[in-house]
Amino acid sequence: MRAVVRSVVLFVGWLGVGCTPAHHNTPDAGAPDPAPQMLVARIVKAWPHDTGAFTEGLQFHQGQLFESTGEEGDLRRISLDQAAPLWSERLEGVFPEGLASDGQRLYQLTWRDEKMYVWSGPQPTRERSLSYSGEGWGLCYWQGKLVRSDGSATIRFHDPSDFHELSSVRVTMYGVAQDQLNELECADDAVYANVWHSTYILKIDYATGNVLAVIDASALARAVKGQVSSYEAVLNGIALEPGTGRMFLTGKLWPSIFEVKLEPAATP
Ligand SMILES: [Ca+2]
Repeated sequence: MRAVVRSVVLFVGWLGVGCTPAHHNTPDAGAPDPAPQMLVARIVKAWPHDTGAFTEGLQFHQGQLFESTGEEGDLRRISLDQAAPLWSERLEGVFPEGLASDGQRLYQLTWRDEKMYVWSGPQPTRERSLSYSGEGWGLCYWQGKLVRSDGSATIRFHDPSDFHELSSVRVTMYGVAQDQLNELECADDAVYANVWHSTYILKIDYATGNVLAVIDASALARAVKGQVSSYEAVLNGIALEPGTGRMFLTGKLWPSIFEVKLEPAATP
């Protein structure tokens, strides 16, 4: 699944990180976006993570940390203290993806199954499923709406009650569309998005789609280098802890969840 190498691409010419430009990324008409802030994710602490977890969603919910895993995946409640899940429920016949919480319920996307599961209860049980069109990648909850990525440069806003699409916004940086947006995390002021197969996270303005900040998380990829063997073991998984604001990042099949602090990047 998702094993096909797709052109990943980013920030060419601005960051000089050696990625390949996507031919379809052409500047939009109109005024250029404001310059994004350049940040780095510095590791504060590494916590254990299940190397069998193909992380597609990481989300705090009612004081607990939950993870959605893809491939032959599940919903699981995890702990920072141990790699093995505290609880899990397998989802047969679908490829689980992004995970969001509205405080009462958990919402779990699937990749190409066009089905979103709604979970409730302290030991979550599947309350129902809702259908939608297109792919499901990342999911988070902000101001009464579910926010979805689908691998494109478009972020979509949905009504949680029936998951119909309310609106969408195109994500751009310097006027250039930024696709491959994967796992999401909704903060009050902006949405964070992992860029698939990269070591970057974008901080995106909800209203305009402008990239407000580019977060270099390559220190995390370096920290797990040699401990992961799959080409698909890429950075994916962002969770902000309510109350403390602590940020946790992980990757698919990674041995660690990292607590990180965002700091301004050094000027080259
Ligand atoms: Ca998340």
